[in-house]
Amino acid sequence: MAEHEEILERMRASIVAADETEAMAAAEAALAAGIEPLTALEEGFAGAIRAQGEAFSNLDIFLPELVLSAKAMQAGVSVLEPALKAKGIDAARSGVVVIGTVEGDLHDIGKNIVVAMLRSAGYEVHDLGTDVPIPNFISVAEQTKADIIGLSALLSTTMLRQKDLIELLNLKKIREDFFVIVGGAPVTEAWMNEIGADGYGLDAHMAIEVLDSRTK
Ligand code: B1M
Repeated sequence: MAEHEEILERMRASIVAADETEAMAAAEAALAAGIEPLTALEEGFAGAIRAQGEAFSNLDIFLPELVLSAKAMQAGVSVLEPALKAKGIDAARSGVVVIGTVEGDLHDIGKNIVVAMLRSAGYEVHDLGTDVPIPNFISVAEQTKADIIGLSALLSTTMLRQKDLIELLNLKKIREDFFVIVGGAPVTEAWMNEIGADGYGLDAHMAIEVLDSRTK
């Protein structure tokens, strides 16, 4: 629909312009026009912030501009979040999740979306935030009797911490107690297999699917 595409384009433009007010207004317009919140998120904001990341890599923009675009994205996402959460709570799904962004990594936009969607899907979620040391994931998981540990990493350097978690669980001989799911832009299925994690989410939607279908 032409109106939908116009709104999605408005969302993308708000991220490039780093305009928080416009990002929130465009997100509200998307919801009012009946665009699925996940579609608005992925086709509106997420593509634009990734393109800003590319522009940053190519030195077309600088870090302060990327920071401001990220702030606009967070403002826009805050409008979409209640709608993401409201999407069909299914009582059959369950589990206790300890999740965070690993040590050395401050990226949390994607992790926060995963958290919102997990909560909406009926999971009890303990969000440890960003820059979380690996032992903390395990101690909180033990305290809360969690059955799932989720690690987000956006940097190719910090994704190594996901491997550290698996190794520490093995060392403590408690590997089988937890379903470990990993995610974040550089994380792939091949990486999941290489480090011996149980699941991987390309995006928030896939993360929920993987957890819903787990047998462990
Ligand atoms: Co940074 N950054 N950044 N950054 N940043 C990347 C990751 C980068 C690819 C950009 C680039 O150069 N092209 C690059 C990493 C290169 C690499 O390691 N290979 C990079 C860099 C280099 C850096 C700094 C080092 C820059 C500097 O200081 N020189 C610095 C590092 C700071 C640190 O963490 N120590 C830095 C800083 C920042 C900002 C603060 C400006 C900001 C973060 C703001 C914030 O998060 N509060 C930022 C941003 C915004 C990005 C990009 C542009 C966008 C990330 C994002 O929000 N995407 C990113 C480029 C990119 O990813 N292509 C980039 C949108 C979000 C919806 O998607 O986060 O992928 P995503 O989450 C998805 C999935 O990955 C998945 O589901 C989510 C929702 O669908 N998912 C999971 C995520 N976690 C999951 C966990 C799961 C399952 C699924 O289970 C547990």
